[in-house]
Amino acid sequence: MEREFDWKEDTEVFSAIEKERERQEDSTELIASENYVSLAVLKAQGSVLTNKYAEGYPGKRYYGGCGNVDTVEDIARERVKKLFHCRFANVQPYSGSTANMAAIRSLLQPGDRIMGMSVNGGGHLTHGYSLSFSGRDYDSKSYDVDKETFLLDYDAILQQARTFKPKLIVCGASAYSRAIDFKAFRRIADDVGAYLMADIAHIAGLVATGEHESPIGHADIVTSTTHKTLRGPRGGLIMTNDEELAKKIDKNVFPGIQGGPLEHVIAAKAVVFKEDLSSEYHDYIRQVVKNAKRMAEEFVSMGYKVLTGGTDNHLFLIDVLSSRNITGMACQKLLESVNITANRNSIPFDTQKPYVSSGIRIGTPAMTTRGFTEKEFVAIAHFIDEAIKAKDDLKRLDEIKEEVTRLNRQFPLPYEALK
Ligand code: DSN
Repeated sequence: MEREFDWKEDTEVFSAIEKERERQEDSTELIASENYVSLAVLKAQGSVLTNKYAEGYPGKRYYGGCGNVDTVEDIARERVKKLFHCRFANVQPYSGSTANMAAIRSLLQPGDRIMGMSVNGGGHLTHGYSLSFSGRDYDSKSYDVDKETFLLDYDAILQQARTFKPKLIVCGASAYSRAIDFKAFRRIADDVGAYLMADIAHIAGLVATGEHESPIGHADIVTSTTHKTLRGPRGGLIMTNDEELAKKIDKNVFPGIQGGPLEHVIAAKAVVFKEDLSSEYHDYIRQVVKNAKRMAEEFVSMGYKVLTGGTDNHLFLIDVLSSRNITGMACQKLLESVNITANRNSIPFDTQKPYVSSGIRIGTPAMTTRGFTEKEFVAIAHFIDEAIKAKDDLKRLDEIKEEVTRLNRQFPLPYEALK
């Protein structure tokens, strides 16, 4: 290199990054699948490990010079095993979706039957949705929540499984606020002779700390992301207790669907798994759940239709269309205008198209990382209500935005050192 590249010269990209940092600082982040990583996680992900190719697994790579990344990947795998009390772990999946793809391919042949939760009911695209690989390569039928209670109805799922006879049942959700009974899913899978896969992408932090029942020991394969409640880098993870399945999973990740692993991301995963083993992290997860319960309660007391009436975990859904005659899409835009970020979400049996939707999904992991307690979440619930009431009053919306921003700035991001 003739001279060291000065990153400040690339103003197009770095000014957008700086603006994003400011947006994150000024906004109340309520997207249930987002969080703020520690400086240590950022440092590992932004390290020289991004330069390294390492196809294969520790001790069996297809490139030279892999000693250090072997050390890192071994540490990541050992920490996962300790965190989730499982026997085998693969930390290479680039995302939750590729983790699910590799896991499903380890259990099914193309055309086999798969039964997962519907997307409208709260499931994920990769659990058998018609436009996803999981609904295209396999014969898929979704189960739903109960029409009245919006809860998983294990008897109905059993009856459906007896009729459909899937080879794989997938449990786990992206938008379900109640505890999932993994033992009940195991009984259903056993009844129809199916494999069981649990995708704990959302609740992984609760599972790791014992604040939600663990599917390890009940599901044949457990998948997760590492960036949601676990508070790590964006990425995926696969776990099992079955040695033969573990070998199949490794082959299906590499060379099955991925090439070179992202060792810088794996290093960041290793760092966060250590953080997640700490008692501070356990306290954090307890506070995440307390905050979600309290905020949901506040919405109920203001007359909002909170699905299932509350939450057992880190998120809940509000049917804003029937509560306040505003679509999910309009509500999301309105909230963004007052520096509150949430995402619109289909609700079970939604009458609106997914792009519009009737609901918004609210999660507490990110703002709890910044130090919000029940008090601040209650204040934000009222700002949301006031914004909806004042939706055509631009002056009032500006005032709400100022108040929200002032509150957020009292809880800075943990990145002072980067400024
Ligand atoms: N789409 C993600 C979420 O926001 O929940 C799940 O992959």
